[in-house]
Amino acid sequence: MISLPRLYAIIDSSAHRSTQDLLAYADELAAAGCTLLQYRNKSGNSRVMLEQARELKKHLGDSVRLVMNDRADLCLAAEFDGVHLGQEDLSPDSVRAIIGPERWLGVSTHNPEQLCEADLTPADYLAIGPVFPTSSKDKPDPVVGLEGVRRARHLTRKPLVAIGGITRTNAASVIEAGADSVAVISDLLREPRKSAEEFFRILR
Ligand code: TZP
Ligand code: MG
Repeated sequence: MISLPRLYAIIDSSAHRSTQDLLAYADELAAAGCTLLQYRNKSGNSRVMLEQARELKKHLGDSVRLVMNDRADLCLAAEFDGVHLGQEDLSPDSVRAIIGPERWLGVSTHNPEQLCEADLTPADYLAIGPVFPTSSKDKPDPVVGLEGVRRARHLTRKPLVAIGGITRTNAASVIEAGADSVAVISDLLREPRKSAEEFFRILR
């Protein structure tokens, strides 16, 4: 069983003007103690994705576990440490066969049915959300609330990540509802190092 840090920071490429900005952002998060980062890029440009991912890997080295959103091929090409899948990506079984037994595999779910299905797959951890309204995702599924986190907690023994609208203000309630970790995009953007440090302090 893997062990998740309390904060799972997501670096969304659309929030950064350049690869240099993105790398500086990743540095700040690492300096704050983040050990798990996801690279997310919904632009559809695979070439840019691989370039940025390789830069991230080169820049951060082995100090941080890097997870690729959606793409097993780019995970391998950039020598990342895991893949995070949505409901419309390749199946967890297919991706496990591609990435091997050691890399981390996560699966996003949005309701109890999806969570139970994902629980039967080789996923190392499951995500549930959006917990709260979010503006970081196009066409988000309906919010599941803290009740959705509690339900999810009772339906799986896999490590559970909560995602969607999680901030320093509500993060403690999400952990209290049963999540092992919170995945965050927007509440880290403004002052990444300070915000991440505050998350760790709040969730200690
Ligand atoms: N999946 C469900 S909500 C979400 C994703 C990728 C976006 C989370 O971003 P934020 O800004 O922390 O709400
Ligand atoms: Mg996806």
